Amino acid sequence: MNPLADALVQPLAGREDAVLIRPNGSTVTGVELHNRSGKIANLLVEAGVKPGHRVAMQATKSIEALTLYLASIRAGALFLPLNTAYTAAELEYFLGDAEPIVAICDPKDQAVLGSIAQANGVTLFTLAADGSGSLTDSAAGQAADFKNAERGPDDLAAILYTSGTTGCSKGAMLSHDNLLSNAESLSEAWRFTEKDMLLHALPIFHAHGLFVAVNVLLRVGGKMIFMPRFDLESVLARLPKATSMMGVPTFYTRLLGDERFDRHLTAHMRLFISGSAPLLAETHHAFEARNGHRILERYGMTETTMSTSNPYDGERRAGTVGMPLPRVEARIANAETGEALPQGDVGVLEVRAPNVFKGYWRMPEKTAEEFREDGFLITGDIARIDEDGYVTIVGRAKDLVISGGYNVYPKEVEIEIDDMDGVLESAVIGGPHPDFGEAVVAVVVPEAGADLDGEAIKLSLQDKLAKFKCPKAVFLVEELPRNTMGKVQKNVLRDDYAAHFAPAKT
Ligand code: MCA
Ligand code: AMP
Repeated sequence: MNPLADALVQPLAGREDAVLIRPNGSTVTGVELHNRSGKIANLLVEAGVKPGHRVAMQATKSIEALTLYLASIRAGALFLPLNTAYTAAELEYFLGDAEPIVAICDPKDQAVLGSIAQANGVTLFTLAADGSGSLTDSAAGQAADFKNAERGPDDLAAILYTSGTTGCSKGAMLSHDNLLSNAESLSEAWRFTEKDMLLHALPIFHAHGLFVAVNVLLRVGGKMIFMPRFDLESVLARLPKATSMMGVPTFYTRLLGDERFDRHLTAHMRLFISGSAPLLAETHHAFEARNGHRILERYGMTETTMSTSNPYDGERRAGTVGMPLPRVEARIANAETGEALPQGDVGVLEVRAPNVFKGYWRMPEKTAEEFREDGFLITGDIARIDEDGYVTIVGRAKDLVISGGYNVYPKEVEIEIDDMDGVLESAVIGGPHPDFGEAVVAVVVPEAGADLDGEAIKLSLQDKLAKFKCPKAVFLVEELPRNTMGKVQKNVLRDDYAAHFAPAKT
């Protein structure tokens, strides 16, 4: 038994049809995908990977990168995908913390990663965007037959790093049952079948692109047009072949920004799904006015995968994230005391479900802080549940910016800025952004007499932090607003600097 491999990979062995379609039209059949995953799984075992070991990947999205995920599951390993934007400094932490046996990187990063890998005793393979590299070369000589490692529902299948309000990254541990139960709920809730062709333009190093999109489509035996990234022209060109699409709100505002995106282009589409960041009600309405489709918004987090969804058949209510999925219990509580609040009140959203993760890698105290005694996870999102059961996310108790679907914890950016010469202190906030929904904005107080420059601050952050975390604007001020307790008033800063970017377009 190996729950994820049995459900997602084994059925591929009997599929002669094209399962994955590249933008250039070339395809990979189920049998091919199955065999390739077997070869890579054999290679991982030969490299010393045993059940429970970690396999880390920082590689450009490709079918081969996806195959590595399947191989890792078959070998009983914990797949550890890493954002391609992470810098060497960030990677050093992840590899040191997760201690993978094997890591895979782009050939262009081999020099940098090579020394980090060596220092951590990691075997390094390369994988380029076109699928070439030492991973593919070494796997070519391996047998395609592979006996899946024995795994149980509670065994871990993946670790995904998420940051936190203290600026310290934590590895969220997800089990076979966490991932499979969610793929089952979602494919049923969203009526995915083998007839579906998903336009897949999300990255596969996060829960959205990997566990929501890929797992659901593999589970139902569907197909995916596998795009390297969200490129407007390619998406418009490929949409006529798709039945469904999953995206972050930026995908939908970018599509709406192009007048070729009309009723004609989407007439055959069955479903557009949005998540990872709030979809403005205006975007939902503008989308419907343009092409008659009501985007289905859902809500989740890395630690839980998906928890709520608007209904497929019932009313998809703009501005809400729908109702708890089957087997998900959701409640609203007082953020400080944990006391459950009456229906309709605003408070912190808490969830308990089979899809809720097993904790943070080697951080039992941090894990305990996130749970109530009765097993509910404190999401850190502020929400309300209306009399019909629809959940509306109204804010965040956690100090977090979500930019184009990527999470940025201000603390992480503030630590880097505060460390710079001539900086007394800084505060990082999210400002509304027309393309990314929110953008990172830094407000910096120079030391007396220091000659600081906002552009230089932006530049010097680039080799420390992934690009999406780097501020899109830096303001220099004499002091930060504080309350009587001495705490920086970020709401005041948001009011002062929110209007910096052009208004959101819908
Ligand atoms: C790229 N840049 C960004 C972002 N993406 N800056 C801020 N926020 C971003 N999200 C930087 C680039 O490095 C570049 O910097 C500049 O902004 C312009 O990039 P552009 O070419 O416009 O960006 P892009 O390559 O087209 O990417 C935008 C994107 C992408 C398509 C929206 O960010 C994306 O695919 N986001 C999806 C994220 C996602 O999958 N999240 C799911 C997390 P420069 O100009 O300096 O070079 S999972 C999750 O949240 C939970 C589980 C859930 O509920 O799903
Ligand atoms: P991540 O850590 O990347 O998994 O991000 C999880 C967070 O994204 C959640 O805690 C929410 O704050 C946010 N999120 C995800 N989906 C939605 C949504 N549909 N609306 C509002 N916020 C969302």
